[in-house]
Amino acid sequence: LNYQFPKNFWWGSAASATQTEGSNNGVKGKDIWDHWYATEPNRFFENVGPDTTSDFYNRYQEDIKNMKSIGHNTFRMSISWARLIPGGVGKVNDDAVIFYNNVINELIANDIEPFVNLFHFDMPLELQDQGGWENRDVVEAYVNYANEAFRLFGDRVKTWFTFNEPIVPVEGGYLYDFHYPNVVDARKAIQVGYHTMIAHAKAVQAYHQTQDGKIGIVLNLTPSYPRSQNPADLKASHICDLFFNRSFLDPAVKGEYPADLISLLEEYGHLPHTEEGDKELLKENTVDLLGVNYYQPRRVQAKAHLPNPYGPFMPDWFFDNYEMPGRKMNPYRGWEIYEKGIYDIMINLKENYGNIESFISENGMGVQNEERFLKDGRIEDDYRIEFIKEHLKWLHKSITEGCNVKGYHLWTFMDNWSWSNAYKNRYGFFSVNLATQERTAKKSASWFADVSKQNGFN
Ligand code: BGP
Repeated sequence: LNYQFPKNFWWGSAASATQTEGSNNGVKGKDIWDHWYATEPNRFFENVGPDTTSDFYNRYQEDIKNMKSIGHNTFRMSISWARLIPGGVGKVNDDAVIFYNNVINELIANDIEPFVNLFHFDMPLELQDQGGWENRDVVEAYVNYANEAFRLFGDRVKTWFTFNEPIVPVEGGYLYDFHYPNVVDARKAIQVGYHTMIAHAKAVQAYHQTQDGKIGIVLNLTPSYPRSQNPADLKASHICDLFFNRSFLDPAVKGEYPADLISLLEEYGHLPHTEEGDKELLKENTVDLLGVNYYQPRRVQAKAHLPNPYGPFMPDWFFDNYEMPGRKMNPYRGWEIYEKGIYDIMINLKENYGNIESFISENGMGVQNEERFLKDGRIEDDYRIEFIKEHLKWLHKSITEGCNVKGYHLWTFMDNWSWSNAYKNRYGFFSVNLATQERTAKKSASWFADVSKQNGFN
């Protein structure tokens, strides 16, 4: 094979609780998504909410069988905090324990190692009503939840993640208005990001004190490429990288915030509130492994106009996005496709982050109106095969150059509901007929089955 991957490479996919389980299924407390949908359904594509989704709650056996049929040896799921502990604090919900035990046991019985993530954008509503991550007390509630999950499932789950893409609730909920509580306030955004990292470090600490597996975090790293090598463009791209990558990557892997980020926030009077002992907590509780979600890079140039000193502070005071002519776009969704980004990320982790053990925890191609590619009952998604293949080639190159990369997970196993986009963009190896919940393998599923079986491709 031209592209042979290391032994025991993790082939699989990722999903999250809110996007697959169906929030009307079983016993579950309300989270921010249930609430937002109930109060502002028009925020969601075609007014579709998370109540049914792909019904994984009732169909997990069939879905896990399908995972096995395409050679998955790992699968990342998330636990819904509001399902396990309705209300966020207090009594554990027995119904949820049975469900997650069933899923975990079923995965293991099919030789698929469960990777479990604790938080994928789904804050319990009661805790959001108390300020969510703005409120330091929520950190303790989260650590309590994490400990319950470790206690209940830690005997079988040996690979854990504290958060998926923690920057997204910061951006969506506190900067750019696409997640509840949809306020625009950079001071709150910075506090929310900081408390998330404190919660993360405390969960890592608790895990290491009581369990014997590995714990990490999943970050969406978006390499920030400057328009030119001019000092102004370089500076803009550096600041963008500080805000959107290194604000989580550095504390998670190195145990400290970048000095440049701290001095920038200090200069503008936007340092978060901290408590005594926080620095040591972060320093002593770094991750065992890192999940990298990669979809697209950022192209950045110097700001055309200087920041308005009287307007509210925003990260984009310091850079402008740049629409690079000729860049390759996903024609079915509109995001840039830049496969080499995956390689640049891994080389950066090798050179600047101690070659931390990592894997691609999400990569994928969203396609609108994918039924147009239906032929004889199956979606012929050659574009997705091409997309995965070209990313895998760059990932392979990073491995041959010594990067510590352990696997590749697609977003996502089967078409699922997505936050405000609902079912607009389809990503799965399997399509889901929403009227009947029937699952059908796409062409990419059988291609991926071959790749995982051979541990590579030509
Ligand atoms: C990532 C999230 C996933 C998923 C994916 C696709 O950021 O971790 O939860 O939604 O993006 O995004 P979208 O559905 O908006 O195309």
